[in-house]
Amino acid sequence: MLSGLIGTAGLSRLTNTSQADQDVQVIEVAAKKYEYTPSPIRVKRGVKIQLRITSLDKTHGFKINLSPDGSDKKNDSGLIFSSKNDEYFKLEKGLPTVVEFVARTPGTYSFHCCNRCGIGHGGMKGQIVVEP
Ligand SMILES: [Cu+2]
Repeated sequence: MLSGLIGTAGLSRLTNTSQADQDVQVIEVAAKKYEYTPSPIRVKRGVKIQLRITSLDKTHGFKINLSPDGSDKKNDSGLIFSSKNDEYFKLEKGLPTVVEFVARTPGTYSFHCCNRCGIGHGGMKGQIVVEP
C-alpha cells in the first residue's frame, strides 16, 4: 500500500541511496490529518535510518525531539542527523521528504506536526522507539 506513495522521483532517489549505502534502513511514513503511519516506528540503536515521509492530503510538518522522553540530558542529542538543523521539516503533499539520522541513544523520541493543518493539529503526533 505504501509503495503507491512513491512518485518517479522518489524511486530514482531510492535506487541511488541503496547503491551508495547498503546500511541505510529506509522506512516509508505517511502523514495525513491527523496522524502518522506507522507509529510508533521501531528501530535498532546504531542503525542509520532514512524516514521517507509523504503527506497524503495537505501540507504538514515534522518536528522531532532530539532527546528521548523523560531524559534530563536535553543538550545531549540521542539522534544524530546527517545534516544540520534537520529536526524541522515541511511536508508538501505528495512529495516525499527524507529525514536521515543515526539513533545513538535508546529511548522513545516524540515527533509532531509543526505546520498548522487544522482542528486536530495539536494532536498530530508520533513516536520513534530506539531499541537497545
Ligand atoms: Cu499536520
